[in-house]
Amino acid sequence: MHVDGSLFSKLEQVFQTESDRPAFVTGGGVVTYGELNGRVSQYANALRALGVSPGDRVMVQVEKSIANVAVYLATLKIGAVFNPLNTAYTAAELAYFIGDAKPAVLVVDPSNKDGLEPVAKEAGVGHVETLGPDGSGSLASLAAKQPTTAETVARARDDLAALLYTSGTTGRSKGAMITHENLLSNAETLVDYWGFEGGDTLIHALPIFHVHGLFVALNTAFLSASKMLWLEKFDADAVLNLMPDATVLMGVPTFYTRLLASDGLTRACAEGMRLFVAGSAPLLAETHDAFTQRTGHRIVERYGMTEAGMITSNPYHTGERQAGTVGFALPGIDVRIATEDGVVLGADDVGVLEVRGPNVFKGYWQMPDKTAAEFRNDGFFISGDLATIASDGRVTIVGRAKDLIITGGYNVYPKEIETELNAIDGIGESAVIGVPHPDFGEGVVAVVTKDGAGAEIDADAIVGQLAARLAKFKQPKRVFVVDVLPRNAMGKVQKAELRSQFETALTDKQ
Ligand code: MLC
Ligand code: AMP
Repeated sequence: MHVDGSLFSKLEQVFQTESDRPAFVTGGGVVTYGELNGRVSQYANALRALGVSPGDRVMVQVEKSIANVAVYLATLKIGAVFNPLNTAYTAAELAYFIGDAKPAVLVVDPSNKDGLEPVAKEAGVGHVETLGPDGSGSLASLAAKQPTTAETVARARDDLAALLYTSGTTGRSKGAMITHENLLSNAETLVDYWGFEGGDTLIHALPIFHVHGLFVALNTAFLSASKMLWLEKFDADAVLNLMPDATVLMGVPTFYTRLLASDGLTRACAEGMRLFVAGSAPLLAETHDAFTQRTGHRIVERYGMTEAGMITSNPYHTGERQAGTVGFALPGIDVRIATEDGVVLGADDVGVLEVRGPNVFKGYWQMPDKTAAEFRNDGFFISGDLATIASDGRVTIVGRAKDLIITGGYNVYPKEIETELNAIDGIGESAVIGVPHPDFGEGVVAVVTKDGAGAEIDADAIVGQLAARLAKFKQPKRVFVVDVLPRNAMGKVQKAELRSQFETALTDKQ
């Protein structure tokens, strides 16, 4: 017998049985689960009217809003594949994604339609629709005319639910193919592991185009029929205002350092909270400890990635939440440490973390060779993170085997930035590194050389030249011009040496 593995079918049961409960509280009022379900059907009917069929990609680059959530759920409901993009990406970056994913529909902010339509046309995209944060836009108008019920398409557990782009060490972004089973199994595990119940109230302040805000936060809240206090973006004062009415907060480490910087974060303010989750980037032990001292709460740090959802977590119910560690493999998920050649290592040995389980994605979109290169024969995915596993199973992330910078929870692959820098007149070569940043944990710094003795480079103007090509968070916060880049005997740029040379570039007074 065919069993419906659709994540949406599971969520819809909750939406129907809990229809009177509040799903979202926004500045504009309350949206109940029943109302949400009706809006999802309207967007599902709208997407179908545009010709979207099961398996088609729906690419979305719009501001965070409940309508944006409804498009996500509607895409799942009709069996299509949700493909969200960071709102910071430029048109130049979008052109690649559009050509690669070939979506049936592209949904953008009304202000971006004119710029993107020619690119979309050339790639054969059927429709470019708009959706504004205030409920405006062509897709919103089309949805408003639709009935509030729609058929839910059954899916196999292994069918694609989402395509999420993650940058690659070679500079090209790869689309991670995420299945219904990946999302459903991970959400069910987290609801259980973190003790979610219907009475929870989650402050949702993360963006909804990445795993953390989209899947970890939304899917756990939906499955447990929790209420979300909805913020369009993180703002420390707004979060502190909501905290007395909330029970759960999920955030990247920058959220916690910014909260700690406010006098408003007090024990009294956090008294009703039962869970603070941090992840997407390393949480400094000093931040963890300072938070405990101020509020009495110990943050639950967890570790995950686009390709595998949540992999490990510090304990919620019993056991120590240890600062500087990411806890234990979640139930049903196997982790191990291996050398780059695949030799499995023992307790406390440093190596690359590998992961296997129902959370692990299906592979990279139309990149079978890259997919094959990142999986072992026995199904383990090679994370690229350097870690240790203690004899009791506790995992500590100690570094990265991949050349990656994580700034305020966003990933930046140096290779992509170096390629853009090298194309600028006057630049000979470049090396992009991550160095400590007081707010974002790590910040992007570029070190460049001149293209020959007579070349002129204006370090200050370089960032301006990147502006049309790269999202703001990828642009170097500082650029340094040097005579030569340090290289080893093999000719490879010594990034560790550069990192130590420029270690204080973003923390000293500029
Ligand atoms: C903004 N800027 C950043 C930045 N965010 N620069 C580097 N890194 C970032 N993350 C730029 C702005 O464009 C601005 O430039 C300047 O820095 C100051 O911006 P701001 O106003 O202070 O930033 P703000 O809008 O408040 O955003 C900061 C933030 C946001 C931390 C709230 O970046 C954020 O929400 N990050 C969360 C990312 C996330 O969800 N990651 C999860 C990925 S999933 P200028 O020059 O204009 O002043 C994943 C898997 C897992 O990793 O395990 O979860
Ligand atoms: P992304 O590809 O955007 O999903 O980012 C995933 C990467 O974020 C992982 O491979 C890790 O390098 C990093 N990451 C996520 N959570 C943590 C954490 N708690 N500690 C350290 N690194 C983390």
